[in-house]
Amino acid sequence: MLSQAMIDKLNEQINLEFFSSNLYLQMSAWCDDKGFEGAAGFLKAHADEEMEHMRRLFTYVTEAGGIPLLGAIQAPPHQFDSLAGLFEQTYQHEQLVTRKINELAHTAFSNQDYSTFNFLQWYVAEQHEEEKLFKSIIDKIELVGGDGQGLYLIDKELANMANEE
Ligand code: OFO
Repeated sequence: MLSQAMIDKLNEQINLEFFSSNLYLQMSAWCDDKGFEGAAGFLKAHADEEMEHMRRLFTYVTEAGGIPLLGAIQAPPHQFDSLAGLFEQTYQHEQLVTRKINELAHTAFSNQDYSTFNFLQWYVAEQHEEEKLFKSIIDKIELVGGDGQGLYLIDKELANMANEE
């Protein structure tokens, strides 16, 4: 049985995963508008992944005897300076999510809630992958600088990455 404090924290994370999904979906609209169709497809696929992160938490809270609560979700930003700036924000956001997952794991462990601690290990591993993924995209964009042709190629690569996801 989950403690109420743990349920509250897991519900906060459910909300954050919703926000992540909305953030990437909103970012995809900017990319589509600017002609970055590959990046848009990649971000839409990633928005779907974030919904899975949300669902996994939702199911866990239910199965552990708690009630998941969906609260108001903050509106994501919709204006970006450049593709580089946009992906810089994705990376910063993933770093925030990692901090939140670590806090959750810390709370679970210090309250001897080993079931939740064990459940959260999937997220710990996932955050490692997410940070690596977004950092690799930033590195590629930095390599080409503001060069249009280079960005075109990166957009193509993001389209391939979306298909692999
Ligand atoms: Fe992008 O990992 Fe969930 O939020």
